[in-house]
Amino acid sequence: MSKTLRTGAEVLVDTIHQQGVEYIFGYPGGAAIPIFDALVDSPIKLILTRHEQGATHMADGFARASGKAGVVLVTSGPGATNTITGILTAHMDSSPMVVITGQQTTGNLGLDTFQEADVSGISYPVVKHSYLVKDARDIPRIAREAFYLAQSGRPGPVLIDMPKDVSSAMIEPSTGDEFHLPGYKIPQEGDSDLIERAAEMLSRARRPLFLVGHGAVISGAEKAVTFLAEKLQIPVTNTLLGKGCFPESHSLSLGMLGMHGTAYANKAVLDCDLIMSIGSRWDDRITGKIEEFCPAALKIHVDIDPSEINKTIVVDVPIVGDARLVIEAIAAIAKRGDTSDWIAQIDRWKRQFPLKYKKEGKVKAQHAIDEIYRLTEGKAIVTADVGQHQMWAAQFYKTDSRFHWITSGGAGTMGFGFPAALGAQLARPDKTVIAIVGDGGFQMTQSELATAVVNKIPVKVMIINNNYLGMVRQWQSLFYENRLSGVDLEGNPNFVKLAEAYGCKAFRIRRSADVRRILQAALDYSDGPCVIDVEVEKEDNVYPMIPAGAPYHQMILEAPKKKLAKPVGST
Ligand SMILES: Cc1ncc(C[n+]2csc(CCOP(=O)(O)OP(=O)(O)O)c2C)c(N)n1
Repeated sequence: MSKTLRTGAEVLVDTIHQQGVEYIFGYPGGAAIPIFDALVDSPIKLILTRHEQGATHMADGFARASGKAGVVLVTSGPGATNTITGILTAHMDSSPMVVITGQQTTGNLGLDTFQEADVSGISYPVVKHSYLVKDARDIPRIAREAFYLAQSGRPGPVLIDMPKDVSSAMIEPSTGDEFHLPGYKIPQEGDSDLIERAAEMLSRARRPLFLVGHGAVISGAEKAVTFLAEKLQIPVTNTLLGKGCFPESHSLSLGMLGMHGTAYANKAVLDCDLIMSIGSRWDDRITGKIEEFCPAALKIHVDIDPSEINKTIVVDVPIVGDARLVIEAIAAIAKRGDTSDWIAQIDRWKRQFPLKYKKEGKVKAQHAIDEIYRLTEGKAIVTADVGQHQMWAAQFYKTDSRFHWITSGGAGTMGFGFPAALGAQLARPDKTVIAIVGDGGFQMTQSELATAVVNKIPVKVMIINNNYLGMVRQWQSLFYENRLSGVDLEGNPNFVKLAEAYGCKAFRIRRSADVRRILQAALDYSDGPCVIDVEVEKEDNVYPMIPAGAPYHQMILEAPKKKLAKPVGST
């Protein structure tokens, strides 16, 4: 055998390294040992997680903080199926990820052999693409295609299933020839006639509104959107994942809209005469009852994915293209209309219906989040888990820059926030990274405390601890006559002792008067990760709220006095 030959696994690792990969998040097993073996001699750093789901969320957090694909490596069977939740999470939010799964040997496929699972098949509905590698000579091409597909156009997760005989086969080293993907075309500039129409409509509108989504963040459209909004004096609202495209501290910003959006953003949606979605897919959290969503407003939709056009909301002007390029083109020709009355009206709503909370009594979640926003001057990267704390974080931790807000929007995956923070911190060692999590969600992936401690990843984990699965309790309390079912988290551990058991620094906040001082101490701590257990008011609810599937005019601003109908949409 020639000395120059290398294993398929070594060639895979070399090709990945050539893509600029610094970290692989993984968990080993028999079918993946050849690839773990190849990592021993590679400059790529392996982060051993405590569960495969944690690995996927770390890779996702890395991707969302850097814009580069996060990489996961796991074994076959249960190792691979444990990644499915994380793959779904990345898929729903268009996050670039490459997931490499070990697999049984090719001759054993289909025979129900040990730890065999048809992972490329299982993953198909939730990936951008899935590969099952059958010939080791295809490895460099497939690896390069996988990164290209994951990171280009509308990003997403790509899976590579690697049978053990393929990763062990000896092949000529290569990091890949040119590849051709003739069916894969990425829209760039939008149609110029439609861009002209959009520009004219924007100039004529008296009550126009921009809705920015994750697509605008991904495309790097923040400068173009800010320029256009300021030039035309058009207010901007953002989706949960659109935080960071347009500064939420800007006077033209309305913050988040939709189910738990600000009252003023929601009122503006009800009243606007034109709405332009920039990289937002008119998600159901945004539209509420589709038939009653902005019925009188003209609608423009800018999206890189043609399958999003007219999927739920039928629009007047669909522009398929890259959000940044399309907005730059519109900005070059659009003229300012008269929006002064509209802006004055919005400013009145801002004064009349601000986001608010009380500081007396038990610690309010909003107070703790507002305080950490002030202490960090809004400059930290925040990852939020899923539940009430997520919505309060979205409301009170204003985001001004791209890649500074990370949360599971489309899938709403509990357990995402903490491991995503670890990935984000590795991507951005220069930044303060804060995970805002609930006591429920944290317990789904808390074993990654070991990963954080061993690797000295200095994230701050703020547990908004209400001893409840708070968001579900809120629904039961508002719409199911407070018949609480399966939401009491009796049996919660002492989170301070739990963290300390992992060798992690921990703080606890019990009184409103201590919030600022203890948060400052946690921010000053720099010798590794720390946990802050914030014991908050147990039965507080998130407002404003538009019940799922309801129209905007049914927005609830504060605790209702009468019984509410059960919502038609799901949590
Ligand atoms: C994996 C998963 N299981 C269940 C749910 C449904 N769910 C949405 S929010 C929520 C409660 C979250 O509780 P907690 O983490 O304590 O946060 P809180 O709402 O109290 O802030 C649940 C169970 C989910 N989103 N994800």
